[in-house]
Amino acid sequence: MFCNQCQETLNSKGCTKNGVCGKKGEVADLQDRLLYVLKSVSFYNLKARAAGLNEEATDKFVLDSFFATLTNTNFDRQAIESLIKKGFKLRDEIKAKLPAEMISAEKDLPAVATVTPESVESLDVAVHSTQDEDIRSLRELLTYGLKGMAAYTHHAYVLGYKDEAIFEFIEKGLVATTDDNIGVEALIGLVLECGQKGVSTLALLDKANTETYGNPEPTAVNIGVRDRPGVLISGHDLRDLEQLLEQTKGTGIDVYTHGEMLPANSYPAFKKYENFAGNYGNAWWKQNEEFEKFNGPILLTTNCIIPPRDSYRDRIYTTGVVGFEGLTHIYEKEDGIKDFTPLIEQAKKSKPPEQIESGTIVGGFAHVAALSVADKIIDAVKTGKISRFMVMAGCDGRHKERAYYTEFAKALPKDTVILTAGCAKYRYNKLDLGDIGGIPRVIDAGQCNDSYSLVVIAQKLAEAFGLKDINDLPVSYNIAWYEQKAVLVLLALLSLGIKNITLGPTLPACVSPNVLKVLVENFNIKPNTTVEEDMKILLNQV
Ligand code: SF4
Ligand code: SF3
Repeated sequence: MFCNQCQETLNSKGCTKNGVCGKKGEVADLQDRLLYVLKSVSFYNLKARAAGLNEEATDKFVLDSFFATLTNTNFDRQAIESLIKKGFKLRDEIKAKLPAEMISAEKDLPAVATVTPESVESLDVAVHSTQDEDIRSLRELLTYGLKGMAAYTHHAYVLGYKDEAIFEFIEKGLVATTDDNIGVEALIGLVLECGQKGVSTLALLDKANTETYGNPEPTAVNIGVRDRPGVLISGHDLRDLEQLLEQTKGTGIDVYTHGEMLPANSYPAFKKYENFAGNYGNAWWKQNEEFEKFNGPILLTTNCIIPPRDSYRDRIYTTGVVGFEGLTHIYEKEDGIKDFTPLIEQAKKSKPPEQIESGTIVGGFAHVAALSVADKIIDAVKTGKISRFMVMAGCDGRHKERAYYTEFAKALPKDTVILTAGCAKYRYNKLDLGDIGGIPRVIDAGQCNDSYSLVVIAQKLAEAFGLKDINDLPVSYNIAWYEQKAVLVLLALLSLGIKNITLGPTLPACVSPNVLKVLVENFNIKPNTTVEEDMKILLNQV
């Protein structure tokens, strides 16, 4: 195996035996093969699209399978094997439908078009096997951005929102990573286009979430516990939460969120459930300890799952694209419903959660809520009460170096406001940072995809201040990344022309020195260093 897709990759180079995340070498190799099969499917599906023969089931398959290869999503060997099998079958069906003139003679086809279930096992299909360092780097960066795009597109898709241009770009990007005629310049173009399409993807998901569940409202979220048994739900899939709340209503079972599901507490559609009890615990990497104490069943709807301890393994359920060998998986039925009865029945026999924290934290400042107090914010900036906004969005992770983000938040001057989204917030959202004239010093827009809200807020502020360039705002970016959704968010920020981003805790391992040079020359990206150094730089921008 070789995997370097996340920030915690071994020695900031690559995992080669088993993943730091717990992914087995065998599963990593299968995921590489699955990715290659998706490229083969995409090769033919782009032709099917051109001929008007594309079917939605293919889009769905590509999204779901691609998502399954994202960090901390699917560790299940059999599930990946079955996707590989399905992929080949689908590829052959698409191929069979195409008019003969659209398919070259077998000898003229590239390897990705002719790969078979037998040959894929012996071919070196890992994107990392590309020889040229810069081509490899760009192919990897594009692949990781596309993984994030597939994941977010999947989230929008389950709510009935789709965009053909995004599906097509994912396929085009996948195929491009196999094409030796696509050189450095063209790959840079594709990486930037991935960012542009990333903005459309985030906008689509924002529309899907807010049109379906309402605009998040500023909400004080309970982080303590009640005295009834509960079900804990983690990941990003709001539709799963909706079904779980519907099915648990009136049963005496409470529902708590974990990790990236926290922002769901601010949606009007969910707040109406009296058994929606609040948020339990922190970011994904603390799940071992926190799941143990929760006492009741836990549903993992998307990333991030980590290998469960025996002590609570029988209480973990996966659904959707998530998989882990030996855990119960809840499948969607024909009618689109997932039956959560096994969790509800187990919850009835469980003890209430053990209290690990108490009090409340405030969330729900997505763009509509934040902009409803725009006048107040603009006034605070004009009168000097707010000197600067610090965007600290992204992911949290288990490495102790991430204490940097807590220290950075603590060290920020009292007239600065943190804008956050994603699970990165858990490094500082329980600190008592106070407020500035009623504006909280941590404005939480929601999940990592709600970084889109932060962009909308920045754009509106730029308009209000009559600035043409978003970089002229008193806004600095200190972004934390871990997995590939964050890679897409980063590319989306770059595509909007946002410069001077500080990125940490380390730069992506796939970035070669020359690719880094391009990023520095065009966007002035820099890796984070120490709290003191970065503070000096970030507070003194423009
Ligand atoms: Fe290593 Fe990250 Fe890949 Fe897991 S996802 S194998 S930790 S690089
Ligand atoms: Fe967190 Fe996994 Fe990235 Fe959605 S839950 S931000 S790491």
